Amino acid sequence: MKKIDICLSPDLIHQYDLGSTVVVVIDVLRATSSITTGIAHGVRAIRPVETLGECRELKLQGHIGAAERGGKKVGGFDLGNSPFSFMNPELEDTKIAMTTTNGTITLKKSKGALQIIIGSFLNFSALLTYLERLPCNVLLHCAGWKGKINLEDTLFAGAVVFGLKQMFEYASDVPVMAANLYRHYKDNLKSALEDSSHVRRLLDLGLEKDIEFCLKFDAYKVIPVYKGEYITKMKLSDMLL
Ligand code: 3SL
Repeated sequence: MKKIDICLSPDLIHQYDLGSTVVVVIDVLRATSSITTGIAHGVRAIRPVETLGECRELKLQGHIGAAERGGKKVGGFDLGNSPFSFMNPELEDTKIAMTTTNGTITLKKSKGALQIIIGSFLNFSALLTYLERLPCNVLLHCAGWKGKINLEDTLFAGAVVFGLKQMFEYASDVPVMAANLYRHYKDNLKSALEDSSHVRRLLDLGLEKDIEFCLKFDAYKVIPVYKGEYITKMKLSDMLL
């Protein structure tokens, strides 16, 4: 039977065998929500990079530059990390270079997987439908915050495990823990997240609308896939079915 596991922080990823596994990268507040939004709104490709320097260099080479640190847009770049800024029709068919505090590092650290895809509440059902049909193991890779585990990504990973029911065998106790957490909070996710340190950080920055948007189920049907250097919209030929 195929197995599912959850890596709660990119600092723990060395403990997992990625080679034969589809990895779902999760940073619901806000990197994977912004990526999903951009791809759904017609951005051609998003290149995640770890440093501001790499992002600046790619901007000079013609990419749109998106950079966030500590929740704030970094000066000198075109975009920060708000999903609303990724809806701009002027971004259609463009290439974006993107660096964020945790999300883009988590993407990079997922390299070596059979396939890397992007998960968020915004594309929840599309993601679940794909995972259900996959013939291989799945790892949900949560971005957390600077190496620490966070509530919102763990809850999302729990929602995925809960939604997949008994289709996968649990490879460790973490899927059980996360699914139980989600089961407990599922009817009131917003109030559950009032205790999240990152929610408080974003609220301090006046980003309540971003939080509300990122918690919407199924705004989009796309599954962004990270291949080579770029994230693009998954095509039929990308599907490992
Ligand atoms: O850490 C990240 O990658 C970001 O998603 C954090 S923030 O929501 O932009 O603050």
